[in-house]
Amino acid sequence: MTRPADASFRFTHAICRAPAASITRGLRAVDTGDPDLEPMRRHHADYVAALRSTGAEVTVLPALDAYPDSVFVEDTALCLPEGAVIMRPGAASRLGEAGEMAPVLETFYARVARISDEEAFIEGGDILVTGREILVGRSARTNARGIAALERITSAWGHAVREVRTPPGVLHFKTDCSLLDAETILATPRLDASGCLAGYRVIHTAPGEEAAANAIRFNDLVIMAAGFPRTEAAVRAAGFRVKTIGNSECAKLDGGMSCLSLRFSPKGPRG
Ligand code: CIR
Repeated sequence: MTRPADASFRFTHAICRAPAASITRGLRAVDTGDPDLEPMRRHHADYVAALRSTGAEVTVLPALDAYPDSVFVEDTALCLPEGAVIMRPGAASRLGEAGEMAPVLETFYARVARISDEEAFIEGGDILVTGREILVGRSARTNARGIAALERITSAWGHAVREVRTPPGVLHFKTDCSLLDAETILATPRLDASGCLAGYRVIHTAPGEEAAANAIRFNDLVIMAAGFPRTEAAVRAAGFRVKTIGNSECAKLDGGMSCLSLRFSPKGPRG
């Protein structure tokens, strides 16, 4: 099936969720202190404003106190033009968040698929949709059964899935890379060294700025975490329009720019 090359970064819609006060109990690989809710709310508002500045319709869902990590909506679903797939997060405390997203996506999509295999785990942060394929990183949160279940659903919608590896000790595949255009990926040298990005144009993060790899291309903007000047300059030098957003609080929970939204352009009866 042929699709427009820019379908991987042109979006009419996004969904975000306000940070909950319980965010102080959010998951983290290394404890560098609890996030501070007030600056997180300010950064979140800046992020939503940046998405809206591109002309997209952005829905901001109410905070869910029962799920400390629920601001990181990306992990709950994969949104493609043909339909949405509800994830099965590998973090036990996050499984219920995906169920909360299903009825929201049903208001935008005629097709919302669920993964029924209870041994399957997969989180949206491990999934990179490019102009030609869906890359899915096997990680501590995403297993082979999760990838197989996703593949069964999305192949029927005309998408090719390729299983790759999230580097050991890295939370998600997209912790280390992001799509800049249909053929260009911003990535850490450690991820690129694995060979999984062969055939793409790759821009590397600067040494010591690996956390800059989690960015998003959203319509005409590349939205990057603030504080990584050399990587930002490299992305600008490649011709992209960059907007930076403060990420100090989400970073304490291993979150970045991609985690904070679901981005999509639904096609079909409700699209
Ligand atoms: C977690 O460990 O699940 C959250 N504290 C961070 C999730 C970040 N999500 C993402 O990169 N897609």
